[in-house]
Amino acid sequence: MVTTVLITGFDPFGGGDRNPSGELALELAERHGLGADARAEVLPVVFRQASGAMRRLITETRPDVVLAMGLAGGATTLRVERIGVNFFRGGPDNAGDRYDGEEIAPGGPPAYFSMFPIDRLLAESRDCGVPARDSLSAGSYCCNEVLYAALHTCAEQSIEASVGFVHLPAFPDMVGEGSGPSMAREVQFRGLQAMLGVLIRADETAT
Ligand code: PCA
Repeated sequence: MVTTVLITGFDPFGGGDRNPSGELALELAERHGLGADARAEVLPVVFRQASGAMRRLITETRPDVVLAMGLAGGATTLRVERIGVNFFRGGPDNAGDRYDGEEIAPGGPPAYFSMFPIDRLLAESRDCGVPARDSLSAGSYCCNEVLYAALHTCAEQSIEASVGFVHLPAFPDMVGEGSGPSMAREVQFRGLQAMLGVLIRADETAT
């Protein structure tokens, strides 16, 4: 059985004109070279629209793997997130709205753990020369929102997908010289491709 992978990234936000996660989601789906069936979507950085889009995509696609990604300005490595929480705060989002503490799924569980084999993903990325580390939580903005929504949708609909989230650094041209960390696009691609390889092999051995 061919593994079905849903890969998501985001639109630019917060006044930026690029978002590596949206660009790399499309590129990974097109040329991952891993023998899986991959679909990519670029999600809006708008509270509730982001989680609504994720929920719809999972319900439609019924994927085996959900690799969700977003930009973390200031990150120096690929960053694999451990938990998604039922809490949203921040903005203005791309609709211009600010929020100061909303439940993503009213009445839903407070948090879910990522289902990714995180230590293996980190090891595989580092083995191909791409720095990667874990982080406890994806924050409280749209990235956490889609991680929580993906895990909640799979739990509610009994979809046995491996779901997780990777935050990405900026691309070098997005930061002024010497003014912040960045990682080249091809380096990010290589690390993500290595992680996706682990996720696809894990799915193949599980079925
Ligand atoms: N990063 C933001 C939202 C969209 C994105 O790419 C975040 O970390 O929540």
